[in-house]
Amino acid sequence: PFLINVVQHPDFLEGNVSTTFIDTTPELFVFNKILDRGTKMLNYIGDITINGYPGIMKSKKPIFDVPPIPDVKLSEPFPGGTKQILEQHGAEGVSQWIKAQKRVLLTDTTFRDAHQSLLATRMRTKDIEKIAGQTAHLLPNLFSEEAWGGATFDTTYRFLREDPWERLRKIRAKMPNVLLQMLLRGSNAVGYKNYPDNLIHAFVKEAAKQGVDVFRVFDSLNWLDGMRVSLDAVIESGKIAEATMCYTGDILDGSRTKYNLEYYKKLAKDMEAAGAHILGIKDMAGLLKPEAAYRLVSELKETVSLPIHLHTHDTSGNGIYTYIKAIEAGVDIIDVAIEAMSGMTSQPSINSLYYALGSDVRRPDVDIDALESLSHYWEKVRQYYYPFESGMKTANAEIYKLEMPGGQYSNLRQQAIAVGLGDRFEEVKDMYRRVNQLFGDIVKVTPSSKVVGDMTLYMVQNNLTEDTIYEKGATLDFPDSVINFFMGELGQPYQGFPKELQSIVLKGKQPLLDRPGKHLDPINFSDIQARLEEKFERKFKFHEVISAALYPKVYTDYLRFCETYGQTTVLGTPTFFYGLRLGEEVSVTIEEGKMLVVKLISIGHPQKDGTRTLYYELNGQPREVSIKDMN
Ligand code: 3PY
Ligand code: ZN
Repeated sequence: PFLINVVQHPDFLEGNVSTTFIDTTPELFVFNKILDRGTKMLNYIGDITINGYPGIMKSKKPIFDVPPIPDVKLSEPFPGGTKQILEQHGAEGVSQWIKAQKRVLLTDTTFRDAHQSLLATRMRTKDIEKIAGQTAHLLPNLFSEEAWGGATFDTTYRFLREDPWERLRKIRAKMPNVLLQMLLRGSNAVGYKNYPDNLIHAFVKEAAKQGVDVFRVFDSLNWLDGMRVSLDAVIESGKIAEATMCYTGDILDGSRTKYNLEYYKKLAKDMEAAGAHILGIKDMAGLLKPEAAYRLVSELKETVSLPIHLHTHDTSGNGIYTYIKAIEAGVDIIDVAIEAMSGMTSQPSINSLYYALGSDVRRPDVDIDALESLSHYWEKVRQYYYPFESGMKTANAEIYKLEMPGGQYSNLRQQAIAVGLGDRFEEVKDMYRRVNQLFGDIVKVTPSSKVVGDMTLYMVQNNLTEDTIYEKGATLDFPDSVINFFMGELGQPYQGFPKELQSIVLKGKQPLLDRPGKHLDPINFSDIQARLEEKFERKFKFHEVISAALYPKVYTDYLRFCETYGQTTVLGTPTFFYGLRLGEEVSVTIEEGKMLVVKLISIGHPQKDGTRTLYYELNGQPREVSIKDMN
């Protein structure tokens, strides 16, 4: 093994130890750093082995199959793709190119929305990175790979203890031929509240610099004013601005007139005027029925000259049918996921779509065998993440009534259980629908959907109804998110707030009537940077400062975690989530050419102070660490 220690050093053994020993043997310091990293890693593995990973019930570590990697020669040049079109012809050129395609184009959401919706955002970079290059080789005709943003930004720090920027750079490096796409919540960026304009601007610029090409920008109330700062920053960066309308209600239902065809057509025109290169339709809850998709896409095609990109979730089980109708109506791009990561609250399966289109002239140019080989990889990888599966076993057309976004649908049951409403889930679902009406029928997508969810749980928990809210409102402490929403801090809903309810919730406070961003002080980036550098005694890059500005607590918690445990990203996923079995040995590459072999030998009994000693071999040398047993 390359690990040697001082007493084994040949000079030391020969007694050649002078005061210059340290200067002439710098390798010992390299060794110390590695040792230090090794100890941190043994502590992490020990902690997970003894106490389990948060959210995973501690149980015996399962034996997993090794995910098969498709046989692709990564050393061969990548086939040219949409990334090269952007480089050669710019964002406008891409927009023209899309419109000139006869076949429907595809965005693969496997690296972002698919796992956000199916596995509660828990997919680790390691599992994405291993297949990214193969995906780019095997699916060179993709319009884009959705790989970043939405809820996956903060959760990468929060749960996976990884840096999302590093994920972006790694995927970028492995996929040089395909456009990388992100989901951006307008002035809420990748968060749950409006941020100052200079932060939005800096975030977009940095994301563009580090690898994002297509920005799908939406506002959780479909309020264009909440999207302009982001759209302008994207356009200024020379990247592709996909201005996106969130689909809500039902354009085919004559009794739901608020969000009708005219509403969407006007919004589309405004988005075109705002400089969009693509018009996105974001059907986040999977409410767009097949006939409605046909009508909506046909009418929007007549209304604007932008290419149209449709996103849906397959919760109802009708996703492919919706896409087929949208394709008939001339949709340009649709969002799909690799089969093993598709369906239910995720996107419809790309593999199914291929067969559904038969010999249609618009069938996408994809290799079905390649899709299958990628799916075999994901099928096995998905098994690592089984504790995060929502438990949903079938399609659920009830979603048409509930109007709940995919991710929220699979999460709300867990939230209800957490607040003691597990056995009242039917009531919770019904209340979500009623709260939407109480709020005046609003667009529900992160973060506005969270406001509706919070109010729903609050009302069921406190046995409140619409009537009692109006009667007893003055004495009620509404959830913070609800107060902020009625203050206008997420922006203005279409046709305004219900006035009486607004004054009940705000109890005399005056709501904002214009853009929240206008009232927020700009971020002082150099201040944040100075504070970080002082506290953590190292230099910080600008993207790290942006993360600290977006998520001060999440980001510093992440830094503290790294101080204690080092970079756990290097661990394989089974070890990261489940620790080690007794006698199990794993090899961990901690950096190019440096490998640690870790074997768990035995676990001692709990001591009086509640700790246990774990006995390992680290590259053949005995090592022990002491871990607090929290059980
Ligand atoms: C997000 O904002 O994370 C979403 O995916 C909303 O649909
Ligand atoms: Zn989605």
